Amino acid sequence: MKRINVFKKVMVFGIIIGLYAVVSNAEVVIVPACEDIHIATAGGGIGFNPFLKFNISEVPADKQIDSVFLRVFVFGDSGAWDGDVNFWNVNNQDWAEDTSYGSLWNYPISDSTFQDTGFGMEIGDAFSVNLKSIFLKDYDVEHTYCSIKMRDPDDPTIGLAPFSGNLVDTLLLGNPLFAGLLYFYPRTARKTGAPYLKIHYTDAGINSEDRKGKLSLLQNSPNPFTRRTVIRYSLTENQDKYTNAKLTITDLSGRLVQEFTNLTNEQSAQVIWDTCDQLGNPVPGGIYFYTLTAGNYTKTKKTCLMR
Ligand SMILES: [Ca+2]
Repeated sequence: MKRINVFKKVMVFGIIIGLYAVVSNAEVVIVPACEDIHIATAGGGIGFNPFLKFNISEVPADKQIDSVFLRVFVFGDSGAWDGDVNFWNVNNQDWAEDTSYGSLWNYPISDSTFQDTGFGMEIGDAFSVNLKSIFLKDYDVEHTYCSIKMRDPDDPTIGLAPFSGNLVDTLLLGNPLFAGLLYFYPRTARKTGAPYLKIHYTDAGINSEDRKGKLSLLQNSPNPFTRRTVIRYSLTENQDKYTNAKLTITDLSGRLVQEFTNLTNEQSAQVIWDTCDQLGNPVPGGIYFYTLTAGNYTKTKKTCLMR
């Protein structure tokens, strides 16, 4: 009987170690909002559109981003809040809370993610759906910030109201006449109330999806770089489709700088670029693009060479 108990303990221990091995390269980083504001807009009712700005420069570079969730702390609603939100990337690095409402309102937005229900339905923590695509738009060497605009899709507002404003202790989302209002704490909130992004990432490597045989091109490392950089890719399975695989490097004007041909179909394969062009001359610093082409598949990523 005692021997069985020991066996069980060894089994449990082994399972725990095994689980740890599976998840140990998954990491989480919390990024608090560094600016926040809401803008009231006119229309059928009064719509409130929060803008939240996050400094993402401390997020480790070149990771595989698995998910990005926005957390806000909801302390009230008007009684008719129905839990749906549109999220966008605000394509701007410069805005601050003293930016004019007109300027902020007119910044172009992109990469929308729609959450059809369940956001902020209870007092307390409200987590968004995965905002990865919005985050990835700014997760590179050129951007310091990621800004997110939120809006109630039921809000039919059309422009700025004359009394647009930001309240110090409250951020509002929604429309009081049509779909209710959500109230949540701003970045200045004490303790746990301030908005933040919760970012899950995995250390660079070929993920499980890539192992299924999809063509994969990873962010080069290091990036930015000065003398050499490693570009990893995967062409596993479907090898017959990945014919004449090559990796090309082009500059901002589209000029071919370097080319690696006859790529092998090994998992976790890589090429090393020594910053030289095809004639062996070092190229100037700046932004470069590298493209993996195999059969009908192509994938491009951006990198930065520092001189
Ligand atoms: Ca709504």
